[in-house]
Amino acid sequence: MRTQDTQQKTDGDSGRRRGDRRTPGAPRHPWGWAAIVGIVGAGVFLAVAELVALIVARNGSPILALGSFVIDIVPQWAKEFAIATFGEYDKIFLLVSLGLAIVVAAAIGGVLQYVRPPFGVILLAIAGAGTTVATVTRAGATPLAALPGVLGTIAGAILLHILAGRLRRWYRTAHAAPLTKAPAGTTPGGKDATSPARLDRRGFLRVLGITSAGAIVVGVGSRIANAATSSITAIRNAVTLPTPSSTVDIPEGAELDIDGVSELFTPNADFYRVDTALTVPNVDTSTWSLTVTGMVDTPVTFTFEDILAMDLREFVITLTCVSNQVGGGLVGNARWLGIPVREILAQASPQSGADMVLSTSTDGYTASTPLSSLTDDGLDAILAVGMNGEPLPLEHGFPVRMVVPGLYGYVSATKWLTELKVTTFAQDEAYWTPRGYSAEAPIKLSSRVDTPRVGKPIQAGPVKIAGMAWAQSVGVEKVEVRIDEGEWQPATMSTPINDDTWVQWFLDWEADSGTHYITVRATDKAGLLQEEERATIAPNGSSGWQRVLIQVQ
Ligand SMILES: Nc1nc2c(c(=O)[nH]1)N[C@H]1C(S)=C(S)[C@@H](COP(=O)(O)O)O[C@H]1N2
Ligand SMILES: [Mo]
Repeated sequence: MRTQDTQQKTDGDSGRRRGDRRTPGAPRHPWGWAAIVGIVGAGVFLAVAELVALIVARNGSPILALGSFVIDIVPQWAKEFAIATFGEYDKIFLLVSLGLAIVVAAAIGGVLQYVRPPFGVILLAIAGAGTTVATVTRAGATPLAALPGVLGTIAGAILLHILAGRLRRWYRTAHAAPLTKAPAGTTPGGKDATSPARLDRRGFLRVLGITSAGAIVVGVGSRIANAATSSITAIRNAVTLPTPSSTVDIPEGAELDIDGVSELFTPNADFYRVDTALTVPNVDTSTWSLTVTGMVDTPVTFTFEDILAMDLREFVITLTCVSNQVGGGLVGNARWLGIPVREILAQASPQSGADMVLSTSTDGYTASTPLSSLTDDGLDAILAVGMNGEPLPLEHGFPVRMVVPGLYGYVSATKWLTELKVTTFAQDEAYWTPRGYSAEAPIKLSSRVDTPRVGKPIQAGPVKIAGMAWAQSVGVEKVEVRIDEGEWQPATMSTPINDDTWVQWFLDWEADSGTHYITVRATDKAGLLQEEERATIAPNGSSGWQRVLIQVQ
C-alpha cells in the first residue's frame, strides 16, 4: 500500500499542501466545478430551446422572450437610467445584464444540485417554466411557442443531473482513493492514467466538454439562423408589390357556399408545402438574381428590381403535387402575381434544338420543364412574385418561383428560383428524375370528396355531398357521383375561373341510415374520363376514383 507521503512527493502536477487528503485527480474546487456544471446545464437549456424554436416556433426563442419580458416589467426610472447611461446601447446593456443574471442563477443551480440534489434541477425547472410562460404570453405567440421552453428545460435538467452526478462521483472516488489499492502494474504516485479518480475526472470533463461545445454550436447556430430568417421576413415585409396590369375576373358562381368544401382560393397559411429543403432558404432580394443561360443567343440576368418593374399580371393557377394520393390535400389554388416565362425567355433568344428548361433553386434543387410548356402562347407558365396578394411566403419560394399550369410541381414549380437553363432532356436531368419519377409529368385529371368525411357520421336526411375537381390546362367538363352501386349522377359544378383552376362541385342527396359508399369521377373538356384504375404516386402521379365510406345515423 502506498503512503500518503510517497504519493505527494511523486505527484508533480499539484503542488498541494502536505497533509491534504486529496489524491491525484481530485477536484481542487468542487464548488467551482459545480457552478460550471450549472452554467453548462443552463447553456444546454438555451441551446435546445433555440434549436426547437428554429424548427417549430420562430417566435418562441426563450432568451428573446425573456429579454422582452424584462423590458416590459423594468420600471420606467430604470429604463430611463439605462437609456441615459448607455444611450443606444441600452438593449445591449439589458442583454448583458440578463446574461450575467442567468450565469449567476445557473451557477447557484449547479451548486445546489451538487450539494442538495434535486434542488438544482428544481430551480432549473422553475426558471424554465417562468421562461415558457414569458414566451407563450407574448403577442402573436402560437401554442407551439411553449415547446422550446419545455424541451429546453427537460434537456437542461437531464444534463444538470448527469453532470452533477459525475462530479460527485469524481470527488468521492478522489477522496476514497488513498484507501483504494492501485491496480497491479500501475506506477505509484497516481501519474497512472487509469487510477479511479483520474478516470472519473476524465469522464466528467469529457461529458462537460462535449455538452458545452455542443450547446455553444447548436445554440449560437440556431440563433443566427433564426435571426437571418427574421431579417428576410423583414425584407419580405418591406416589399411592395406593383399593381397588376391585368387581373382575373372571378365569374359569378365561382365559389359555392357549402360547409365542408375547400375554399376556392387556398389561404397561404393553409397551402400545402412540399420541398426538399431542410430549412427554408433565406433569399435576400438585394443579392438575388435570375440568370437565363444555356442554349440561348444572349444570356441575361435579372435583379429582383428588374422583375418588379416588368409588366406583372394576375394569374389564377391550381398547383398539384405528384405525391398527392387519391382524395389527398397536396393541391392548392392561388392568385399569383407574375410574368409569363415566355417573355423572360424571349429576352435571351433560345436556340433551336432546345426542348427543356432546367430551373434551379438557390438550394440546388432542379426541375425539368418542357420548353414548349413555357413558350406556348395558349399556356401561361409564369414566374411568380406574389401569392394571394402578398409577396411569396418564404416557404413558398420568396422572392421568385415558377408556376406552370398543368404540370406537377416537381417538374415545374421551382421555388427560390435563381437560374433557367435552356437545354435538352438528353443533356440534363432534374433532381427527381434519377429518383424514380418521370422527367415529364402532366397533372392527371382528378376529383375528390371533401364532405361528408370518412369517420364523421352524418344524420339521415338531406345532405350536400361536395368536393373539388381539377384538370389544369384542359378544364373540367363534368363531375359525376355514385352512391353505392347506383347510377352515376351529374354533380353541379361551380363556374370555373379558367381551365387552369380547380372547380367545386356538389350533389344533393337524401341520405338514409346505414353505411354508404360515395364515389366520384370527373371528365375533362377533351372528353377524357378520369382513370378508374389505381396507380401509385411514382413515377408520374396517382390515379383512381375516390370511394368514401360514410356512416349515416
Ligand atoms: N426549390 C424547390 N422548389 C420546389 C420543390 C423543392 O423541393 N425545392 N418541390 C416542388 C414540388 S414537388 C412541389 S409539389 C411544389 C410545391 O410548392 P408549394 O410548397 O409552394 O406548395 O414546389 C416545387 N418546387
Ligand atoms: Mo410535388
